[in-house]
Amino acid sequence: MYKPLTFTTLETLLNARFKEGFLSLKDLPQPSTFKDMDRATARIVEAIKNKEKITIIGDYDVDGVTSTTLMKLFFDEIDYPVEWIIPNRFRDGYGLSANIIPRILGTDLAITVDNGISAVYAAKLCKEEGIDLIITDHHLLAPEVPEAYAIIDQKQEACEFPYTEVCGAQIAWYLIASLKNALNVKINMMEYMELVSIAIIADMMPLQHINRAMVIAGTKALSKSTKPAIKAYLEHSQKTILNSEDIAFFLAPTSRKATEQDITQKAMQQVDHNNEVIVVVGEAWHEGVVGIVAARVARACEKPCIILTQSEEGFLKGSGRSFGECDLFGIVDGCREYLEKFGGHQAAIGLSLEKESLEAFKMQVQKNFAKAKYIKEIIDPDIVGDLHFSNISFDLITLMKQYEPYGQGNPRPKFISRNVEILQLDSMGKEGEHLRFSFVQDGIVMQGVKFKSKEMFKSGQKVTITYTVNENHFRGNVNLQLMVDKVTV
Ligand SMILES: [Mn+2]
Repeated sequence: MYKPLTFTTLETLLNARFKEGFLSLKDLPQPSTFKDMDRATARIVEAIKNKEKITIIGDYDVDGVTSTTLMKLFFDEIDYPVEWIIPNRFRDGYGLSANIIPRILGTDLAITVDNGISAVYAAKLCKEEGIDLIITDHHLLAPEVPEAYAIIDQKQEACEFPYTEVCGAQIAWYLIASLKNALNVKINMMEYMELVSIAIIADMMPLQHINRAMVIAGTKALSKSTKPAIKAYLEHSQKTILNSEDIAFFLAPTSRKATEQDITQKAMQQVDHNNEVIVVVGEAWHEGVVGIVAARVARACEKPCIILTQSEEGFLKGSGRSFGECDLFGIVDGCREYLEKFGGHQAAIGLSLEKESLEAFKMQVQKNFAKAKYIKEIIDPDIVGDLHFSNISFDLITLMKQYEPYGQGNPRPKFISRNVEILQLDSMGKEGEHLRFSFVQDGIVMQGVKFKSKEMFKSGQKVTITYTVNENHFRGNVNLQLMVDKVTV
């Protein structure tokens, strides 16, 4: 159950998320702490001096596109022509692959950003074609590492860069910083931070340590950005300041969000509510989003959920996300005889299986679930405790502001309050699509809103609510407002 919260206990809880305190840009480690950074820098400087042909190879997600853009902006700034490729996921596959090689023939030096650490075969082809290869990536290393001129990846054992959870664009930013020093050119690294902050958030890096410092600096720069797309977004949303949640929910997701919504909708239509573990199979769903879709469906149905899709190799491949206390890993671990590949932990799994094994797998999963005598306790991991209305104050808001930006690794605190009475409620919005509440708890009244809700409640009802708190600025007044997530009668 949830512990009662006060100002002090909330402060302790938030503080515990930042064991080394808040870092600033002054705390950024030097570029040379990356293994191979100096070697890669020297090779690129040499290539520039000898007027060699350089090609940047990026990737199609936000981090990959951002990393490519950073590199291209840098070479533009120093007035050196480079080629760049962002592979098409469906035609070319992921990052540097054999399919890309014919397109980069004639290149003297290829530089990957946000990819390449698993490109063993493509690296071999580069070598055969006389292309020097510099890999910059942030992903985990497979047992076999490609052969390259230099590999910058903080997850290598020999790398002394102290933070393992950084994204591809941050590595690209570091490479640029290193090149700037080596070439002794004057460029403003803060301008590059704008795009880096978008990539950190989009690639779901924890908003802790240097990531927090870089996101704060980057979003601050973004609010004053001269980039047309950012200016247009600010104008359209009537905002003067951009924060990390704007980036996470509006700026970063672009087309991925549409794909996600589309697949989530299709998956929801296939859910068999009689089952305790939901298993859904899609035709040709984008492998990159099935994990997020599984999380969405699990949340909506309040049950663990596995989403599978037909992969190119003929297998069914997918992701599972648990809900509440359920050990999804344990449940699926007992189905290994039907699985090709399987891995993960209690809350999240990845798996693949033969089509022929699907029905047997589905049955076994339900059986294992029942055997585990899993008592369903609905625990939302973002809820930090039980808050009494008497503790909701402007001081509490001020405290929470100090721990911004919220997001991955530092979720915005969500609260639960019980024995709350609905004093009044109205619909609001153009089509009455939102709900506005007045709640009262032990004589203390709070205003709340619940977006996109057609649920029916009555005034006088006793409810339990989960919510976050923020300040509402309206016509010159500032009020405290509950952003309601769930109302349970
Ligand atoms: Mn990435």
